[in-house]
Amino acid sequence: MKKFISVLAAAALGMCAVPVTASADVVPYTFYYVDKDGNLIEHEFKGCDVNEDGFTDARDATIILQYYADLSAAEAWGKELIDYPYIDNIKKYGDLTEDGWIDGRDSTIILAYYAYVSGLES
Ligand SMILES: [Ca+2]
Repeated sequence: MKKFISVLAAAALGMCAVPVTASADVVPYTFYYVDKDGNLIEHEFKGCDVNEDGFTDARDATIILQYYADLSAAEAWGKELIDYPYIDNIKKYGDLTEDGWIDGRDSTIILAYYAYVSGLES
């Protein structure tokens, strides 16, 4: 029972990693979003392993969302983010919707992909 609870706690924290790498072995997954003009856009998910742990999972989604929050705060204060963790990978992989912004929409797509792949594993 204790082990079961630990697994649930790990899952709740997004620590259950799915064996999927950034761009090489991504499970085929198509996502959709509505652009600023109201058009429904179809995209093929290419992976987003920003922390380079070999998995595209909730940790990557969290990094993207934290980056968006920190960037927004920095801009509000007229500051720049300096030496931000994973910044090269965030800029390289983070704009999943290809709309020029790395934000909560991108993070949500990563979570949706992770949920989809996790469902395949169970
Ligand atoms: Ca990762």
